[in-house]
Amino acid sequence: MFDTLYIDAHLATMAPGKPYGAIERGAVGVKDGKIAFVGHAADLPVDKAALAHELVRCDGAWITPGLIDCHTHLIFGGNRAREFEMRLQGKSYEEIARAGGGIVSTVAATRAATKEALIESAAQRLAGMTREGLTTIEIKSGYGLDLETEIKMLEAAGELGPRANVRVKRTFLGLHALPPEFREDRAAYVALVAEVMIPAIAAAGLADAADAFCEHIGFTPEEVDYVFAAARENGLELKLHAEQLSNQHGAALAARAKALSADHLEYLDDAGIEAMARAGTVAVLLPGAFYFLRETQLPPIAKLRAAGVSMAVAGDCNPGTSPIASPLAALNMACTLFRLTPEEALAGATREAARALGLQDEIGTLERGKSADLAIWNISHPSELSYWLGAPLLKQRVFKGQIVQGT
Ligand code: DI6
Ligand code: FE
Repeated sequence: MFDTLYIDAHLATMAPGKPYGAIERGAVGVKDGKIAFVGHAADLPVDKAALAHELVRCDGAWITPGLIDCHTHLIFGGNRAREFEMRLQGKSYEEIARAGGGIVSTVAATRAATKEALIESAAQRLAGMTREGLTTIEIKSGYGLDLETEIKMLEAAGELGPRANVRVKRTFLGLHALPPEFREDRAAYVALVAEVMIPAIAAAGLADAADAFCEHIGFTPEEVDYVFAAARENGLELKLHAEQLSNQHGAALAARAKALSADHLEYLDDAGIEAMARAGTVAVLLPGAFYFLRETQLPPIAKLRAAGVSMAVAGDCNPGTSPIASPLAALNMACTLFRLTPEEALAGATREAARALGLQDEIGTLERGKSADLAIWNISHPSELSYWLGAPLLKQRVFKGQIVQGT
């Protein structure tokens, strides 16, 4: 006896094998929040109503795994729309920075915000995402750059989950930028991150992973290595912003460190691809940042594909380089800008995104035993999820077996 049985549906299970792992005229049975049956409706007894406490007829809709955004900076104070306006009027990045703009302005606004205000503003953005079928999100800290504000951000991220009916994975991004008060002593800041912040945050159970911005305007591979060692000692998983603006060989570093993922990768070279393929490091593609920055250097998609590197697609929602709160927009841009197939894009926001979070045994496909996180769509083929922009495609959202959106 199922708690809930979904019928009159087609399934894009995203399980490997055939395109989209598709099962036409399928059914999903849910028991205790987990998927207990996934298959052809015809393989179940004829009297469907007798099989479940609740029978949900989907009117020919498609069911996919709930979408997963595996790379966001969802929590921050203020926004940078005025800076966007100034840039469009021809002001340079330096002028804007001198006028108090850039990442430092977001740090100031985040430090000044209460935890409740951070939760409120992030909840609005998250509402845009859950309307598009999101059931799991990764949220990074990194706009506090002091222990107190980093903790405030991570606590805010944790409180968002139950409030919005989503699963939240939290990542500590201490090496995001050098805070203004350490401008003259970067070694002291890196040491603070490794020796004080990571142990405190890990001990409090406030993060699942640590991340860093490995970039000429961010942190060097040596600094990242040092912080990664501390993160590993404290039981955190690793992720890395690598090769976004230049080639620092960060992806190879991430692979060596057994990081879950290396993210961005526009400037990734062949050695980096090979290292990732060998280590099984997931490539997290962030087409929203590519779009908003009007970047022209494409990540080496064809080579990643040929090397068999797992490719996830994420939104990178942040106020500076990707003010986008739409997982479906990320799918669309992954196809239009990066030439992923719609199937690769959807896999990138489900199965492969789960892998980028180390959650591949729990979520990411419609398979027996996984969490019953479902998105049910008013579409006639799953390619539509990468095709439309701004269309209200979601019919229902199911989180851990409960219908939490739609009726
Ligand atoms: N890469 C990015 O694109 C953002 N952070 C990062 O490490 C930019 C963050 C910002 O400008 O606020
Ligand atoms: Fe990012």
